[in-house]
Amino acid sequence: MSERKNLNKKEEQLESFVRDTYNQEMISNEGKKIVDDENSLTAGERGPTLIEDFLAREKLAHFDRERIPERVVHARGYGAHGEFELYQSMSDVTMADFLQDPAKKTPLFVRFSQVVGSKGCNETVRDVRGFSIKFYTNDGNFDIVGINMPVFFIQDAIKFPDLIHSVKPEPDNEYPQGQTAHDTFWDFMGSNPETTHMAMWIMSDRAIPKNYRTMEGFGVHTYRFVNKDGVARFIKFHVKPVLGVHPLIWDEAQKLGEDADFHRRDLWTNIKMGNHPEYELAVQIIEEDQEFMFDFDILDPTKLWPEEEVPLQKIGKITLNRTVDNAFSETEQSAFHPGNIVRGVDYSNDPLLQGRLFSYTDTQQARLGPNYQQLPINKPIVPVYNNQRDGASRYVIDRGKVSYHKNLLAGNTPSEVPVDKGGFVTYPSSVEGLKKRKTAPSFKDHYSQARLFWNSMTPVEREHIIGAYSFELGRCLHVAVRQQMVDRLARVSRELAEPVAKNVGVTVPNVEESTVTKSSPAISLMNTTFVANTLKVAIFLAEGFPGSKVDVLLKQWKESGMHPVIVSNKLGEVNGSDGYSYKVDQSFLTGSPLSYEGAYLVGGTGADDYFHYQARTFIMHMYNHFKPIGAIKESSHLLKEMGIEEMPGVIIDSEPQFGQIFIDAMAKQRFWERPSYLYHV
Ligand code: HDD
Repeated sequence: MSERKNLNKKEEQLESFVRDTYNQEMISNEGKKIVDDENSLTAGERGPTLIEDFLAREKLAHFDRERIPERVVHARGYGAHGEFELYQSMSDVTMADFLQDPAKKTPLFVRFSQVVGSKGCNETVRDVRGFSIKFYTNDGNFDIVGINMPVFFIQDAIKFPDLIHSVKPEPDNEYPQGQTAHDTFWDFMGSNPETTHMAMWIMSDRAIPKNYRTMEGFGVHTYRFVNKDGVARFIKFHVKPVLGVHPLIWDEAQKLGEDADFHRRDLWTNIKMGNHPEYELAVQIIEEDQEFMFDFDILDPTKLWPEEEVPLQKIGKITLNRTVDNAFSETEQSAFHPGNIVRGVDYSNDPLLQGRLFSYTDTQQARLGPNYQQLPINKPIVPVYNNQRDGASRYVIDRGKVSYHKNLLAGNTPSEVPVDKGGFVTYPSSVEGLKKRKTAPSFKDHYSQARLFWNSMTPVEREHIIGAYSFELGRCLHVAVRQQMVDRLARVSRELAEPVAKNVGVTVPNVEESTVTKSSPAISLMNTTFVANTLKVAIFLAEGFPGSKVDVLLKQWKESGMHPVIVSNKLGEVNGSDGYSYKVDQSFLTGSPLSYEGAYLVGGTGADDYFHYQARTFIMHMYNHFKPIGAIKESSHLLKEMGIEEMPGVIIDSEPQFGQIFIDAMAKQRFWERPSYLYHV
């Protein structure tokens, strides 16, 4: 049995399914003690294997079925357990049980994912990221199945298969893997103008998050909160990381192909280190009678509700505090569904949401079978009783004769639950009109919010967006595909369309560009939270480093929440003056300049040519990625030789406040003021 203490209700439940094979005898699935797990049963020592070897058959046949179909989208994902704590009761707007009492903690499971790639793809490609949360509430499971962007590509779920067909590897050559930079995707984007706004988001740095800990989540759709008086309001869910929202830059993202597991490694190691990722759950609320007061349709999933117009209300904190025991049993078998709501939450008529309500049940049944809700990770923490029976891989043993409603033999149980005793009640919204296949006229403005997005970007962010479009369209082999997309961009902003057109060899048509002047500063990542907490700083030490000086800084930086990583020529120990000696965390060979947020160059009396060469290479990479660089005075000649000594964010340790100055530089994270030649704009 595990030694875990203070288990919440979900953990207690999961614990009853956990087994540990450590120190146990080896026993087959049918309960036979296994005497030899290395030799098949053969007729004679050098003879053929016998079919009667039930142990070999069991082992091989099970192995043959170890894989299940990967998710058709969001195949690559990574999960963690956590908890939700409410700040104050939300009973005035919703009767959702988990939003009533701030003293109550709600267990939850999160799965982060990438939309496009297969299960083994690289994690730093440009893509939308999934942000799914399953809250195990006392009223049953509640799921937010969101992404790291507030809008979506399309407005009607019937177009989802087309979108995904276009973005997946092309069907004839089956490439590229997990990427949007190819003809069919941009053909779809150019041919379907409702995607224009989402295109801006995926061409921004939002699509290359630095890690899951600093990634925002959005429920995207408009849902409803319903209170106990039956009053409903329109809402949107947001999940804001406490450390701020921080992306990679494109050059890093591409080079990080060297570590396909970059995001999962970060999440796992940080949770294990005790850096529990925290996010604030927030809602935007629109009163029912304000439904038509905006210059966009609030049911249109290609539109955001600008935070300046509809303020965010932070309602509680999500903390991820435990890694999974088994990635297959928990993460792979987890099944999310945007239709998993609880009393006090309800749907809106958003046509994309409506289609999703069908698709997720269907896909889970196809992938995991009809009894997927009985799998430990998906099981609600409340008891489940109904008359559903049988189906593949049923775990529950239902006793008794009666499996129908109504009945006499079981006293008409399980019994329906009246609304005043907690029965789920659907909000009685009104419906009207003729049955039609038609896009609502209020859904037809595709450029205003794309322009709002562009208006909200700082010059640096605009440069990155231009660079991203130039790369992505430049990878399209068909000039017509590039041209069609640039035609779209011209309707958003000529300032955007012109440099992209130039970079990809097409022209900007003479079309009317959007006249929207509004912006939403909340969208810009330059306005996020900047802190040094949890950031990794590489300390380059050689034999004979100045011990007491380094020791003081290490203590100060650790206290600030930063993570110093000792990097040297080789693993083992590195010894300094004054009897100081440190364990080397990474050698130049095992480490990477891409995985640290800042560098501090120390060196030492024993620094050799290898040390100097490697330290320079690492620092040059980090400098080019705008990261803070510090150095002790004695090693600053290296920075001088590199021509960066005087540059912004390059700090020589020559004053007593250096430790704090460097912490502040780390918190700033990137020094965009440096000259850069990464983008052609
Ligand atoms: Fe979806 C998975 C998010 C539109 C059909 N979707 C999936 C996951 C996330 C999203 C986060 C991964 C769940 C997990 O972690 O296991 N999807 C979205 C968002 C959308 C969206 C935010 C628009 C606002 N999706 C969407 C539409 C459809 C689907 C319109 C189809 C009608 N999505 C699926 C799916 C998946 C899925 C095929 C694949 C695996 C799964 O459901 O469990 O059913």
